[in-house]
Amino acid sequence: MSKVALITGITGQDGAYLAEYLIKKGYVVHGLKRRSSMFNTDRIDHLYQDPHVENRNLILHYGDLTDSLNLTRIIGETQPDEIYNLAAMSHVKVSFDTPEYTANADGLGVLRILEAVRLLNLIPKTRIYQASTSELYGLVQEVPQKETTPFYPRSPYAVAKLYGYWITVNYREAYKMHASNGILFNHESPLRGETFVTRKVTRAVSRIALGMQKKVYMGNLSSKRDWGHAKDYVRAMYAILQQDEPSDYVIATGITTTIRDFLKMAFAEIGVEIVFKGEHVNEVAVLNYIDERMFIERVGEAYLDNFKKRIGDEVVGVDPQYFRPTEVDLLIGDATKARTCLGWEPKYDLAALVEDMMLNDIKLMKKESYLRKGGYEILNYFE
Ligand code: NAP
Ligand code: F7E
Repeated sequence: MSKVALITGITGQDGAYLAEYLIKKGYVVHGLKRRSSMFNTDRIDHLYQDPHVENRNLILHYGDLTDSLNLTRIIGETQPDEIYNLAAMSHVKVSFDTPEYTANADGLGVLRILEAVRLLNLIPKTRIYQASTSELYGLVQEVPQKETTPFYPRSPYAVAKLYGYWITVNYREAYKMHASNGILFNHESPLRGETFVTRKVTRAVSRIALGMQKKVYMGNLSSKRDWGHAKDYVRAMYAILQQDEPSDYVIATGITTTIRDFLKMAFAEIGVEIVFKGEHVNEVAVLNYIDERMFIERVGEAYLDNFKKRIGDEVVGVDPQYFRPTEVDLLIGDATKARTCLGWEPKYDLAALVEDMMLNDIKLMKKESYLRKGGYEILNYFE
């Protein structure tokens, strides 16, 4: 008998990687998908199976974390061995614009799942993973942050996730549920949403290299994040639910980097050096040097002459609209517990992550530019 998993947020970055990982392990995966006016299944299309296929290992259900009745029905019908609650309004800046909705989905949504499992008498069968976050540490009280570091959330998103964290702990203690929190630090990938900072940067650098965009406007360049690869982090989610005892784990790389340095690394991937000048809202980055051999290898010879004309141009600026009312300045995690108890180790370091994202976005942006211009010279660069 295959194990059964239910993933909420299956159309998101982590949901897609986790679904693939569990299917490879022989699971039948049920995914909760909210209705949208388009398919919105791009990240899992390679896993999708037509409803007429027998013995499917991926089955999607329409649902929403704000709808208790529908969550209870789906959990009752699917009788999952494991629930991974990954669905959330996950953008910190947007949570300041939609605080009530964020509280409902990211906070109360967790309660709805726990309560459904309890009311359906599934406590002995169903293990629950809650997608908690390093944003809980917010205005950090300790460096680096570990499981015992006090929380100090700094956004409606983080406050909603704080409720999700504690209600998971409370149901574990009150009802002996196998319910665990993964306190995951930022994790990125080629599947990362386009408005998170790393993907915004890798897309913009690719478009600048291809002549599709002149400049990118950023928010706070000085904040520091502990970035890992989402592929490594979904392995940790699975490992957490395989433990005999439920518990909470920090998942992080232990290395922190500024947004400014991430930009430098992304440009370096195409053989380009940028130099930052000025301060705060007047800070800019200028194209300083091109390693032509590397640019040709990564981007293509056809784009070099035009790009060379841009030496000395500003390619990064600051726009205060991207600042947050309250910022999280520094995150760096200590994942000793996960390394020791789960045997978890990340395979990707930041350089490998940036390379993966840049190679993917250069390819993707070339395709986009070809579709828009229909140019033959660009066609030559399709692999
Ligand atoms: P993501 O790419 O933004 O995916 C979020 C998923 O949740 C999407 O499938 C989205 O559906 C779905 N969703 C949003 N609101 C929903 C609702 N009301 N009902 C049902 N589904 C809903 O996020 P991610 O990066 O994969 O992160 C996964 C989880 O981990 C999230 O809970 C996030 O808060 C948390 N987390 C992420 C990180 C990170 O660095 N990535 C770190 C710590 C914790 P649509 O596709 O329809 O939008
Ligand atoms: O911002 C700064 C911004 O939006 C990172 C979510 O997955 O990880 C994510 O939350 C930093 C912040 O991620 C821009 O101010 C500068 O300091 O990529 P982000 P996040 O807010 O850390 C946590 C762990 C989660 O749980 C969340 O779900 O980058 N920054 N300039 C910018 N950020 C964005 N988005 N855009 C900018 O232009």
